[in-house]
Amino acid sequence: MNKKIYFAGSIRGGRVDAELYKRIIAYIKRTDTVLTEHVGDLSLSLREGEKSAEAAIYDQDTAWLRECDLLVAECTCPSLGVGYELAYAEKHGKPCHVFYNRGKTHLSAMLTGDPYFVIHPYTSEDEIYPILDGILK
Ligand code: 6IA
Repeated sequence: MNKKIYFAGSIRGGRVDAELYKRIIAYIKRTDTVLTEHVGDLSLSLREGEKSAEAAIYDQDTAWLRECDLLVAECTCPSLGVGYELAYAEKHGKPCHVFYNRGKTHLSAMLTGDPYFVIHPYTSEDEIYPILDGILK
């Protein structure tokens, strides 16, 4: 069944992993729908916009979080927005899968300590894709 996936990754938290997000999004899109393709857009501008534009982003993203079947977050680069999205998705009962590179970061205890989140530490990117296959099937 085609699932709606909310992919969460750092934007203003830092774009060091944007190319990784792009590859993960492309992989998910082979079989399913990604609601948040812009997270992997390498040309995304990070400038702060009008208050109304920021509100529109919040409204759209929270609507997608309520609509999605599950959330996949890449959390190697820490992001306030992604942390907020995880809590919001938990509140709405959406399954949450959190990936992070264990060689590059120590994940927040607010994620590792919450039994609701399914945490997937990896050491190399190629480990991510078979795990995604299991999540999406
Ligand atoms: O705190 P962060 O910016 O790192 O938060 C990243 C997360 O918040 C992502 O998973 C997105 O779903 C969401 N998010 C943050 N900014 C945007 C955005 N435009 N459009 C859609 N979702 C966003 C920001 C453009 C702006 C930088 C000019």
